[in-house]
Amino acid sequence: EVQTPSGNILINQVGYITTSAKLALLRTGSDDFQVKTKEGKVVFEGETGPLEYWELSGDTVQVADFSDLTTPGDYFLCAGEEVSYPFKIAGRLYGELADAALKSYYFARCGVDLEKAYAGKWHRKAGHPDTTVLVHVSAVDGYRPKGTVISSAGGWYDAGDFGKYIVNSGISTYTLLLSSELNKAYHQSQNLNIPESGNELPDIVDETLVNLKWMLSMQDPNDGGVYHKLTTKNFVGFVMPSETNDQRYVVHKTTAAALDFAATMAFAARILPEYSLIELADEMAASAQNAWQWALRHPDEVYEQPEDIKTGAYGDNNLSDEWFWAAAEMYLLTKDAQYLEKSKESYQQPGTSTWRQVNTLGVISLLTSEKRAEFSGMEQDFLAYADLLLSKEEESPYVVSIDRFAWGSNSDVVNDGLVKLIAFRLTGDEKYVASARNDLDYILGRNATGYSFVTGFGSKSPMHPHQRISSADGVEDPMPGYLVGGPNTNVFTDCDQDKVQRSQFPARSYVDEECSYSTNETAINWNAPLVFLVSSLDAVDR
Ligand code: 9MR
Repeated sequence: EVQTPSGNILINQVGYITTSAKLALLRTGSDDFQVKTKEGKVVFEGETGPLEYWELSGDTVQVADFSDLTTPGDYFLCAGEEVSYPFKIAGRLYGELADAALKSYYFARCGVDLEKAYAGKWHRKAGHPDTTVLVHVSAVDGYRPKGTVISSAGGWYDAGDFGKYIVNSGISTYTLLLSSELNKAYHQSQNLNIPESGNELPDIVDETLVNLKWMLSMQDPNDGGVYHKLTTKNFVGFVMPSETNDQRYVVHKTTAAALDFAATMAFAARILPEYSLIELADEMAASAQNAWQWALRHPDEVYEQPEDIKTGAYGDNNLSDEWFWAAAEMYLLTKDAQYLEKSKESYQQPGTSTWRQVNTLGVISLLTSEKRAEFSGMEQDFLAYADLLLSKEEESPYVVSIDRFAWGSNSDVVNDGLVKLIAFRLTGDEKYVASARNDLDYILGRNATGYSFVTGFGSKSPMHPHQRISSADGVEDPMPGYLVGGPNTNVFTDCDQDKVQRSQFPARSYVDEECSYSTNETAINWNAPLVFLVSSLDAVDR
């Protein structure tokens, strides 16, 4: 008979690679378990591990290890009365997911029609042309007084809202470019079915250029300063982009925006010549220089939200990591020792990257460059951090490195995976790949919520992300390939607390509700490390 999964068996709902470790987690307290085919034939029997309590999820789980099952097929796992969602075992499994995670950026494009031929049932009309954006009063600096009209068209919407933010664009765009560079052959053979597919560039480069070109328009050519963000004064309602035309503003020029812009442009300028984009690369190199010079002249322009602006702040008071990242990229672009000096002043120990903490992006660029040998101390620090992540995973009942649940916790999980895959590249040690697979298993369902956190993938994935377009488009399924922010206990007031129950335990505090911007939003900086992780693993599986 067909049993309904109760959610007490936590698995990767997409599936496991034949040659890799295969772990499930049971909340059932069972001595043994079976893996069965769809037809109910038992193909594997095993004993479960000890029950362990995780203080972050407030529950007790035991490991079911079926790594020795290597026959490709469609399966489910049973223990006592309980069954899991179905999953696959195969030699390669993540190609579709890698494509969708990257194509989410096409779905996030601002100011263009999405044609049915590319967007399918999620086709839509353009909104936000952003050709008559006003300079906000706070950005007055003598060159472009309050009310100056500028054009800053294109790019990607940041998240569930329609804003475009330079700080968050920096890390997102960089991470995609990093994947394009480190998984080059993989991305060259990828076809996303976007309007540019079939031109001479890999789709990941075409897609990233959409945002890079927008970023260029956020720089004031008069002084090299870069606006922090482009948004309306208030978040608009849950309507389609074409249904809203509130005035948009560029707000402030900040040091963080200038440095993140400089770093991203310097990196792009370094790699785009490989695709014969020489003129564009030159323009980006000059823009990076100008932004860097502006930052030197304005080292303390921290973002402060003006009273009449209520959209996301992406504010950050500590800019040493932004200095380090920009200096590292400028050094790699120009080979000029002054940048090396500056980077040494601001170096910090590597960690897991976020929009606010970008030090490690510079470390990764240096260690994956031809200058690697100059940075052996930094390499030791980086590998020590990767090993710390592995030791955390070893101690975790959930077999995952994350031990702190912040806003966007899922992006910390995939960024942990990114660190491990860079460590694998540096050392060739497969233990890092194995550990990165555990991060993906977590994302795809082996976590305390039982959700596969990527829209459209797995039996139980988010259906109601806090994302204006997916909410307003009249299509039941959300746009696919989006990683939601994930569990954390930062904000309990996003949904009506009488109607929506949230766990007090950080690793379980997630709800698939549209109101839950703190756990169920999508964002460009969360998807980019997912693209990196999944593309890298699928490339390894080839
Ligand atoms: O990702 C951001 C998170 O680290 C912050 O804690 C949070 C509150 O400031 O903001 C998040 O970023 C949001 C941004 O401000 C506006 N667009 C949506 C982003 C994702 O929620």
